[in-house]
Amino acid sequence: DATAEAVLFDAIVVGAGMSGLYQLIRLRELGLRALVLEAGTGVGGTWYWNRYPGCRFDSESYSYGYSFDRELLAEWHWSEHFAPQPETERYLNRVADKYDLRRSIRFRSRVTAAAWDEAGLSWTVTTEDGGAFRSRFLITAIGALSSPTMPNFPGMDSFRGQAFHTGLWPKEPVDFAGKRVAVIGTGASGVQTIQEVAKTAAQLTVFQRTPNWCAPLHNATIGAEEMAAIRARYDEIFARCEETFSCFLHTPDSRNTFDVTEEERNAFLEKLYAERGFGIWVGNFKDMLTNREANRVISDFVANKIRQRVKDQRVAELLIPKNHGFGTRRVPLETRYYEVYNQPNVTLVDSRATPITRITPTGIETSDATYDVDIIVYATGFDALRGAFDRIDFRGRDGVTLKQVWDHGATSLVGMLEHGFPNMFMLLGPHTALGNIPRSIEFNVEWVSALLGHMQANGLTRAEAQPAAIAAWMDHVNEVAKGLLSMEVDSWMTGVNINVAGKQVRHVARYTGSAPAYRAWANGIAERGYDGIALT
Ligand code: NA7
Repeated sequence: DATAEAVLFDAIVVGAGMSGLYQLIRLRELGLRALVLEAGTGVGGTWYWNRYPGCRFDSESYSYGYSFDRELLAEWHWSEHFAPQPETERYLNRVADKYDLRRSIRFRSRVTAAAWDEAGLSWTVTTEDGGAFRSRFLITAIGALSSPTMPNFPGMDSFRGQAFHTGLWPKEPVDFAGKRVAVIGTGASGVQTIQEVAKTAAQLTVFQRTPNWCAPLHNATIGAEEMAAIRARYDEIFARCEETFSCFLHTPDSRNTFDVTEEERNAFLEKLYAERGFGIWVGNFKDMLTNREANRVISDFVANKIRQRVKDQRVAELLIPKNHGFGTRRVPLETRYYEVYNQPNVTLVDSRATPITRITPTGIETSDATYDVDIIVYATGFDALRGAFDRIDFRGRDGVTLKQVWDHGATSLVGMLEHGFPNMFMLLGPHTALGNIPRSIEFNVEWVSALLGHMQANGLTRAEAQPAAIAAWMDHVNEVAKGLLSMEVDSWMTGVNINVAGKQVRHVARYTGSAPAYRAWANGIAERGYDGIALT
């Protein structure tokens, strides 16, 4: 490390998750000397931190791995259609081993600041433990959902039992058997946790502020024969992901909701509800997320499913969202989630009607009751999208901070570059394509690598996005979000987080257009010789 600090690296990558690992591979291919700074003690990012019980993919395992490494996929056996977290962490460790990546990664290195030095054409990156590293290029691979947020209840520190955030789960297994457990939060992480913890906890109390529309995952194991058939189809699978709206295997149906008869419509919805994965959300009628009446039809359909699955109709009604339509927030996929509320050991508390008022040494106090518990699980989500950027003090040209530049909302050129921050490239930055995230990661890494290759080939040492190109991209970002029902709803997708000061106002926080449209825009920039990026 002492020598590392004296070295001028070609590139520093922040984060050793799926983006950082692949970026490191591509940097080495370019012959660039790279250092990866990683806060954790191992690789994997999301799949390193989120070890909570039941954590798994909601997109099909075989659509999720790195498509660039077919050799590894040819031998990799995904044990389930939606693999659990330990398997994905293993997969990413295998990638790190195969490419000998760890020798370029400095673990336990949380980056706190990064400053651009115009005279030296370099970035100085500082870590929490006092390290300082210099490089010509800075690549952030810090994730879109990677900064956990905790509520601000009084007394949280006084709790004498065990407390965990889903996104900061310890490596040692947590035993719920015979314990009284509270789960706060019912997003995708909360739902996965709840359905798992309910199996062994003596008593599980779920604190739900806003119900979400959940749909069945229909997970299943994959046997040797089925896996062989999947392996033979990888070309087809990745080609499919390339053409779909959000890089999933599912994509919107070409029909509108009212193009078909009621009978056909119900049959289609039944089919989607019975199929595995995100189909019911991202493979539904194409007007479902823009047409209020269409959205009401699908919402009513799912509401009835919930009523059928939950015995106590008072509880069923609490579990049915009343203030937002199906699919306008992230749809958690579930496995017998609703049936959990039929178990005698599970209680649902409506935290909207009776809010949590404080945490006591022995449990949770609400406006009308106290709940003594042994374990509290905070499934309270993340400071999403730009949150990971806000936690680092980025200083660009003339000492301007990224926070100042983003004071009225994050801007970027295709989510990857920002004016005033030369030679900084953001993988999964704000307003990049999301969806099936590894597919977007691969595109971003390849786009950045191509730009670096272009600079190398042409003796260029400095890249800075120009305001006009950023303005044009942001106009497009804002334009495509118009008319989306999701824009009328508070969620991490509209940049709202009740636990973070200054993040209470809904806005266009992510790119809502299609992944192919995103790629076309970014590729267009490259094809026009990096038009909109000043290269010197
Ligand atoms: P989410 O989807 O942001 O969910 C967080 C949940 O925690 C949600 O139900 C919140 O209720 C609840 N929450 C947050 N703060 C509080 C407080 N202070 N009091 C009560 N309840 C609270 O995070 P996830 O980790 O589940 O999922 C994030 C994404 O990661 C997911 O979409 C996947 O794409 C991967 P609220 O809705 O605000 O009423």
